[in-house]
Amino acid sequence: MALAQRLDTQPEIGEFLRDVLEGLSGQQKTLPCKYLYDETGSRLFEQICELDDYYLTRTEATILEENLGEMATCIGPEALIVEPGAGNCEKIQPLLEELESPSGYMPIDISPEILLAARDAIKERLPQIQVHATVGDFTQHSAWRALENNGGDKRVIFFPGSTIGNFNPEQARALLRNFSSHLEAGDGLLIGTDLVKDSVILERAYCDSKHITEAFNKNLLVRINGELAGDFDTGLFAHRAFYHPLRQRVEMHLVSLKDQAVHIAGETIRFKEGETIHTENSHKYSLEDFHNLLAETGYTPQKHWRDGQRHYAIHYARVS
Ligand code: AVJ
Repeated sequence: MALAQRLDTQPEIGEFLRDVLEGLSGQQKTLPCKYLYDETGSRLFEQICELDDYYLTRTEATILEENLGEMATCIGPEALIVEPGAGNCEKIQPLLEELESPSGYMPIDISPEILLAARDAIKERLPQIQVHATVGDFTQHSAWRALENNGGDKRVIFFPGSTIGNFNPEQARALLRNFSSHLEAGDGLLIGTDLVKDSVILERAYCDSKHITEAFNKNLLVRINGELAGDFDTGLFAHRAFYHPLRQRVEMHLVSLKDQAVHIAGETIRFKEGETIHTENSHKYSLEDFHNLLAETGYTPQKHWRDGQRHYAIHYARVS
């Protein structure tokens, strides 16, 4: 379909185009990481989660599995579990099984298809749990409206996957404050964070030997070509991921391998050899950093659990 026609029939293309042109017009070119997750990107991310090099997903699953009892004790009986960006709702299920008479589970996600499929799966596996699936963007106020008429139940927000790492410290502060603003004193937050560690381990996780992360990163260019009439030659860009110890984050970039011009929706974008598009940040926290962040945003850290190698942490904090 021609771009003009697509802009008429799919208004979200307009937003994508605006974000892309804006991101590529700055001194340091950037693209918002949320666009990594179209259907292909989400499938590639699932493959990343299975890689030996990408320790995050399996380490978090192990920590959850090994500490379900203690986590359930922290959460207590009759809690409503709210999961922003829940996706396929798989991570929560062992914990839902462990909890004492939970009052319900409220997954929030922008994808209605994924959410409704997940709701049906939970109804099958855990028929006693009331599922309140909510379609919406959890960074927007409207997605949380369903919580307002949820009576006096204790609420606990579940935010796994080191998703908080995608936000820079300022945005992370705003997000955690926003979460606590939807909760009351005594409610809780159960959140997973990747820990600061040896840069070789970190870089291997984001520059894996099977090149899946490379495909995941370059899929952004493929998307722009397909959806915005772009002409990126993905062979003329290289995937690069490195740990920046001062910023405490892994940065993902696409490096232009030569001086070149690319066209997107009729606009020309010029690249110098070696110039990069910054596509994602993945912030790493020490326990102390994260506890400070929690304390600054309305929580009292209560307990945390780590794996034996101390690669990853899950924290339980109470809203103060
Ligand atoms: C889904 C944001 C947690 O930052 O580790 C994985 C995304 N990017 N490999 C992460 C990602 C490259 C992932 N998060």
